[in-house]
Amino acid sequence: MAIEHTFSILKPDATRRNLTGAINALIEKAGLRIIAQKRVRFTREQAETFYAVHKARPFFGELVDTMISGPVVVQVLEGEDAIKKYRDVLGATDPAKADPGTIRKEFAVSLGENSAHGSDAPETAAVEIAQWFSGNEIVG
Ligand code: RTP
Ligand code: MG
Repeated sequence: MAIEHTFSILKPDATRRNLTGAINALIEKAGLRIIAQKRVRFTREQAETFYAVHKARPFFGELVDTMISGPVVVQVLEGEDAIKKYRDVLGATDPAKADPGTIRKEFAVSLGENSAHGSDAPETAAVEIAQWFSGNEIVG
């Protein structure tokens, strides 16, 4: 299994409820290492670019509004099989369908406020990391 990097966002519903440490504990317990992290606020344009793959979907406007409703924490996670591993730790997109012990089951409010994002493939992980971090901010 290869060592991979994945991109994570702790979403506004998580920062609003002061859950960044609790979510980071689940990330670290899963064997993923947080090798870059910063708190930022997405502009509307940044949120639209980030979720551009969904721009034709009916929920796109609500998704962008939610992502800019407060600060987020962007992260790079490192570990074996990190992309799939983090998706497993996140749980299903809809928290009602997420397994116990996952971030979304334990912390998410709803489908739209589901607490965290994880990249879905190596190509998207590379693009998302490059959008938010320069090389010297990532300390593996
Ligand atoms: P994410 O990109 O945030 O990690 O979530 P995901 O891969 O599990 O799900 P994705 O299909 O990429 O959807 C992105 C985000 O859009 C919201 N969503 N709303 N109302 C709806 O039907 C609906 N479907 C998706 C969710 O907040 C999801 O995380
Ligand atoms: Mg996605």
